[in-house]
Amino acid sequence: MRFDVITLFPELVAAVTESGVTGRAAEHGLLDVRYWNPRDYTTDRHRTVDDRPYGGGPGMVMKVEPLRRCLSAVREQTDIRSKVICLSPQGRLLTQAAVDAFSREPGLILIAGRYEGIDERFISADVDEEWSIGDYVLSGGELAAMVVMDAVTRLLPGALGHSESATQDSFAEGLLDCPHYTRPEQVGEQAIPKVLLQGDHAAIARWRRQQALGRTWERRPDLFKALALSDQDNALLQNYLNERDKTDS
Ligand code: 9D3
Repeated sequence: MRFDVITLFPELVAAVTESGVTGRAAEHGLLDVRYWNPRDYTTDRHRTVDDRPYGGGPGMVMKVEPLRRCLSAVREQTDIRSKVICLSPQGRLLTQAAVDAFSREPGLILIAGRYEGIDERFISADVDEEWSIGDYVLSGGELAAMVVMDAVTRLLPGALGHSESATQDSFAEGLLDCPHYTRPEQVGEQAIPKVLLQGDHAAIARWRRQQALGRTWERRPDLFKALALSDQDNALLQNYLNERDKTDS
């Protein structure tokens, strides 16, 4: 998978290929990430990439021409017909379904904005899709671009080790994950659920499923509404809620 990242802060985004799953994927050639700085495509003495907004107001706006020349340089360098994705607070909310679709593309050109935003004429003429990573304010699109690359890379065949499979991820199923425990068995007053020690693998699978269902019900009503539960799942959830109401309160 090829990523071409257009950013005024390439050294910030480069951390993505320096460690973890994405670092290993880049090392193994599964990922090819290149960085492009619009400042390198300016023509004036001050290398100006931004200017004041028409109509007045605070902040600066990223200029069309450096971005457009930068994008042309990307296109000249590769024959991969990557979609142009702009990370923006005005974009659609990123979901695992969107990440799945991205992972089936041969490449993506990711544009990270800075300042108040990008001149709308670049977005309307040169950008295919705008995506946001959530309803909170970042200082720029770089961290969002890194989020996209990380989430997409996990889905590339061979990017994860044998123990980590992407298909087992809770979000792949629309469920939150169950709780996890490791040694020691007792931490001060805190024990672990007994079922995990008894070696009954069917019982453990049922307990984990029940925890995932119960936690999704409690914490994420939006995810829960979208689930189509089997009779067995409904029974597990009812049992979870009954036990919880017995012990809590
Ligand atoms: C305080 C500035 N805001 C005025 C109402 C507008 C604004 C401009 C630029 C807010 C954020 C940004 C920079 N953010 C991104 O480029 C960005 C982003 C985000 O802030 N949140 C979630 N997803 C994304 S993707 C790109």
